Amino acid sequence: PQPVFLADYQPPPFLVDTVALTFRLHPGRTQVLSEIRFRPNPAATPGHDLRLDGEGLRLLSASIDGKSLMAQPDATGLTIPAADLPEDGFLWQAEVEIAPEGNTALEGLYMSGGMYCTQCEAEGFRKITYYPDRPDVMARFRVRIESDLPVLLSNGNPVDSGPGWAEWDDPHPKPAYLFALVGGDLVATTDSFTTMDGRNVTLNIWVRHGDEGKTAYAMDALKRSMAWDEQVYGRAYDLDIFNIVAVDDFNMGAMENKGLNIFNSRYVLATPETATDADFASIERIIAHEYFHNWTGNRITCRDWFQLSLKEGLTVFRDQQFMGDMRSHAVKRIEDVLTLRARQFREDAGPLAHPVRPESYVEINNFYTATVYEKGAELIRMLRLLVGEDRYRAALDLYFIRHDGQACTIEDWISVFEEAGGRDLSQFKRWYGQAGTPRIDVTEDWQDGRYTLTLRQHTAPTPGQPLKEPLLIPVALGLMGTDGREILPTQVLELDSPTLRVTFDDLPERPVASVLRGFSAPVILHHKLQSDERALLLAHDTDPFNRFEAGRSLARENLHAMVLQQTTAPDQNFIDALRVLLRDDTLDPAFRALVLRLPEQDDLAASLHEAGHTPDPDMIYDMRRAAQTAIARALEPDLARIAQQMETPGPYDPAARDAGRRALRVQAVTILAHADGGTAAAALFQSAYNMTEQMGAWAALLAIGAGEQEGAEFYRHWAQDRLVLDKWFMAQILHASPDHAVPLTDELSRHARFDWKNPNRFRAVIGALGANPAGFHRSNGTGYQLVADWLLRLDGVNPQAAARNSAVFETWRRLDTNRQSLIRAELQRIAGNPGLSRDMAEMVARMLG
Ligand code: DPP
Ligand code: ZN
Repeated sequence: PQPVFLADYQPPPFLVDTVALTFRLHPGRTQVLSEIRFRPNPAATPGHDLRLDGEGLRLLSASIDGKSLMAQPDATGLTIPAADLPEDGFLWQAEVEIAPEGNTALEGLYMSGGMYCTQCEAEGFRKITYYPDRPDVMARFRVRIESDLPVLLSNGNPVDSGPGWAEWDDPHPKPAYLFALVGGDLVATTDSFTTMDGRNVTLNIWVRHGDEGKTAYAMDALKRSMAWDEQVYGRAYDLDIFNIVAVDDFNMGAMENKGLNIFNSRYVLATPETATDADFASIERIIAHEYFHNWTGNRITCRDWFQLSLKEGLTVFRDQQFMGDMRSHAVKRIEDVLTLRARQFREDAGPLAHPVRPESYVEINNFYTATVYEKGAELIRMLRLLVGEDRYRAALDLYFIRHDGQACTIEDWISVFEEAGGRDLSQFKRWYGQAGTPRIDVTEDWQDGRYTLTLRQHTAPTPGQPLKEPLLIPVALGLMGTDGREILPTQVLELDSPTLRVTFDDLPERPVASVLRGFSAPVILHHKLQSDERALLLAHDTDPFNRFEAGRSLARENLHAMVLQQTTAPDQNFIDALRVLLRDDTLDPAFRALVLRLPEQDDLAASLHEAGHTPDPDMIYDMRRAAQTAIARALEPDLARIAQQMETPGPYDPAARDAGRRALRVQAVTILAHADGGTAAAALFQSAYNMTEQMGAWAALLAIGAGEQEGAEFYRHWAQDRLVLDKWFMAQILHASPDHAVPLTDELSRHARFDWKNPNRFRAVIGALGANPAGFHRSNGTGYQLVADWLLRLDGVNPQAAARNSAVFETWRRLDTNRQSLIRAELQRIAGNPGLSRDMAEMVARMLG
């Protein structure tokens, strides 16, 4: 397959004014009738053939202006020669047949648990009917659905309905990727919201019968999202109805179709008994994210798929702001940075590295990545820091006014910041085109009361980009005195060349620099500090992120030393620092829980590699455990006290306050298990009245090789709940010991309930093995082989899901030569498979480099 290049963009030769669709739903033979009004695009050269995208369609009839024609479809669409097209525009009519029942790729129109649903982003609409399936073609859609199913939904406002049919009209022009249709025997939770301009909006969350008791939190999150977008961005909803539908089989988290959001059911359904605090937070975030897309994505969309971050980076940034406002900004920032490092830095450091705006792709579905989403959000956070809060808001106002109803580019986005921000941002724009995580090295000098700080930036080569240019990097800096008081409040330095030197005169003493406060840029910071300086920042920094970061750096340095020198315990001063923190009841429990959590195995592998070592997964596992044990023994009484103290009396409240207490309680019990043999965890499992503590306690037991009886109990109790059963599968594999993880995954993949075609279940089993580094990276290669076998099998039915899961191999080049050759062999085995999908072929080709 040929790659598509950003540089080759051409405006569409034809625009679409209106689309009228009729669906006659049938599992094996759904008929789709289309009437599409085309007109030549004044911005394109005249005389083009009409090219329509279409895949897997059975064309029954087609006509132009009522004259039927014999179109000959090829594998990707059909072409009508220019000579057959009236000059001023024309009506295209077609009838096609599709089979949603057999659509296991979950793209286009498909079936899930007896209901019909759609997923059209990025290029799924072409599996529904012939159409110019590209985001810069925006049209008004009117939809008629014919079916005996009781609930028939599409985009926009309902027009009319009767027995066996319903009609919908969407007044807002939209690209085809935002089209959606649902048909099923569903039940709604209904509420309403009055917008700031007085529009009364009906809100529905549609689920299968039996799940209606699990929608309250999603509805609450939706109403808070709607109010927040009005208050913070001045954006109101623009239809009379907003529908959300939960489906069990879904490739992504959720989809922002205009007026009809479709969600993976795991991001809608929750009760205290079945969902953890993390699940509740994900629901809140994703409900908000999809709702926010109504303005950033739907009203203003992307010109082409290279601009994906225009809507995704911005909408992630907006959902991060929202979550910070709903919960705690400090805790949210720390969690976001942990996610960024775990997923995006990992991507940026390997063969799949690509810019926030890629320059080419073979399959666009492979670019719904942490780089486009999370790094994209970081770029917006930096823009906001560089222009200031007020000008950020002015830039967004300008963006909404100027570009409403348009399909835009990153250039349009940067322009509103240049105008409203009053500064040239051409250097900043490099962030969108340059892949890789910049590294900043900080060195200090102290002489005669003059303190000099030198910052150097460097970005290592990434695939296709051997040379990197210096970026404009905002570095938030503060200076602390050794007595723990702040000498210099936060100021933002702009590092825009390879090196920046700043001096501070007349300081009474050598300060301790707090660099990159709030994680002001997505970079890897190298700043050598003594452990007592880190301890000082951990105890006193006025910036909560850098307080956390100081603790994390201490932990990482200790673990590196243990791995490299094979000592079996961390330094006493690290443990002392943790004790101080644990005992400080003025600190937010959620914050303490985060600092107590040791860096994950993958984080340690990445940072060891970054420091020039070859990470050994087994050694990392052993040393991380040894550190846990040493901490558990040293802090046992404190941890036990915390576990008691952080009890939440109930009834369960998903809000941040109680969630933070539960997080600290579970964290305490998890560490404690390494000293008390799991006594506290087993007790918590038995007494838990919510899934957070039940799951947390069971995981703590699994991690020390116990929890078998609890697992059986858990299964007996929850076997009928799909989403909880995912947790049952996942936890066992995630926490299995290194030599047990592969055989266990193999065993569970034969379990009667391993429904591998369901993307959530596949991730819970095969994906979980990849998330257990010491287990996955068994040096005999059995983990690699097992995963590769399953990827090949899944690729045959769902290429998108298979390709996404294949990224588990992306870190292979940092491993030892034995593991590298084992993985290379598996990647080559996958690549050599004759029927491989375009999705998977691109992924393995990039990984093999
Ligand atoms: N549904 C995905 C998201 O919202 C893709 N647009 O990010
Ligand atoms: Zn999104």
